[in-house]
Amino acid sequence: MDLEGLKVKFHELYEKPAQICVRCPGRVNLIGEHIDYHGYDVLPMAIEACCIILSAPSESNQIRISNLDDKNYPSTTISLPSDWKGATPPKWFDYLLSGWRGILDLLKSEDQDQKGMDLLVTGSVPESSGLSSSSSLVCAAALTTYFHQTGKSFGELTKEALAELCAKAERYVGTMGGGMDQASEILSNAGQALQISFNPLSSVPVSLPENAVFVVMHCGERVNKAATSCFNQRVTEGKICGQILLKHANVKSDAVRLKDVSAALGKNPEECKQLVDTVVPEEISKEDLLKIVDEQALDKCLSHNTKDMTSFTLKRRGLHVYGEASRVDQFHRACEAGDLNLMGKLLDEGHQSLSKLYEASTEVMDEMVGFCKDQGALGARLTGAGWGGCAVILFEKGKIPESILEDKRFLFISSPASGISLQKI
Ligand code: ADP
Ligand code: NG1
Ligand code: MG
Repeated sequence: MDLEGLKVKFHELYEKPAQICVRCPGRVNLIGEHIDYHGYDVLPMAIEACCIILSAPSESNQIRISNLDDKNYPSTTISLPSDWKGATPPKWFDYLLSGWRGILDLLKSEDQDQKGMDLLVTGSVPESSGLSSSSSLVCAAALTTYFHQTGKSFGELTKEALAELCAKAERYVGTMGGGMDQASEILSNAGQALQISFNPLSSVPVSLPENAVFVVMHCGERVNKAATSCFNQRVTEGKICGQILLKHANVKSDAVRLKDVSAALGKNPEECKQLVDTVVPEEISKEDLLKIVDEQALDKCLSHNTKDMTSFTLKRRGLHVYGEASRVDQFHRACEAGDLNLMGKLLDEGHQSLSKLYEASTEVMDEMVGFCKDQGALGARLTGAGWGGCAVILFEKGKIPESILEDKRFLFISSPASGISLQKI
């Protein structure tokens, strides 16, 4: 539905006009998978598919939330003041409340400061498919809330500050993500991908070669990352790997993310990868793990849905993270050199690593990636967290075969889109 249609729908629902429209894109990650939460750079682009929120202030002490697709996403009303500070597993509107709470945290708002709002939400990012529909909701809700709480579009809030607070805020739904999605969806400019660095957050634009075409296909499977524990398990296992490396080197450090561990050890990712290969066990029971690292070190690695794990897969997780971290810079350089063959090779290596070492793929996904390669793709890999969802596939311009374009799994050809925007209407 176009903006005019949404304005009419908003009026029908709330018997008043909408005041602002916030639009936030999804993203496709080109390379750098499952390493943002270890502090390593990633290289995504924003996509055209997006979440749109129309809103207006409300005199009632309520946040009323409706979705254009009210069959799948029923309406809800939150009475204010609300002490909402998270929900696991989340309902669809909890992603919005994460963004809302993130802004209240930023503004240090007291209960009496919570402002009523009426919202109409619609989204075109395929959900639970690795294109980060979740963060498009969180970020759009955060900017909407900022406007209604302060009366300003951005005010003193920089885009980097908004992205950092949204990354933190999305953890209210229970995933221990690293911040790639929110940064990509907020900081992107049309026409360029971004290499994003964390702690502190910064980004540099990446021009993609003119003759490179990125296709996005959906394997048909989906998983909600906040309703399952697979995502957080990987985060936990990687962090445990780091604690073992520190212990082995007898280095006392607060480091938890693998990039910080590598800094504490004074080693680059390639050297860390070799160390993981020699000192980290393949699998270990909790009991045996506690003979290597102490309870306090283990606690730093756990979350609400991994605290009861009794065994851990370790070596392969560490090998993936350090290997993938090296691929991001190589991919950036290959983009600058216009070396499509090398870009494709890095995508392929990334997929193998995600599938074999990180165990974040599925048979159906591996089959689709193999099919794309058979059809002449230069490279193909799952994108986003995985366990189904989408793959990003590189072709040379003019060389995408009909078999891909006509495949029922074909979604779109992706050109870098612009990040979040707020428009008064
Ligand atoms: P993704 O890879 O798309 O980010 P997540 O598992 O992180 O997948 O989040 C998906 C969840 O986001 C859905 O289960 C749903 O609750 C919410 N969501 C996504 N798109 C929409 C939408 N258009 N309307 C309402 N909720 C949505
Ligand atoms: P998805 O599931 O694709 O939205 C998640 C994390 C990212 C990143 C990727 C894997 C959140 C909000 N998103 O993205 O931070 O870790 O997986 O690279 O947690
Ligand atoms: Mg998500």
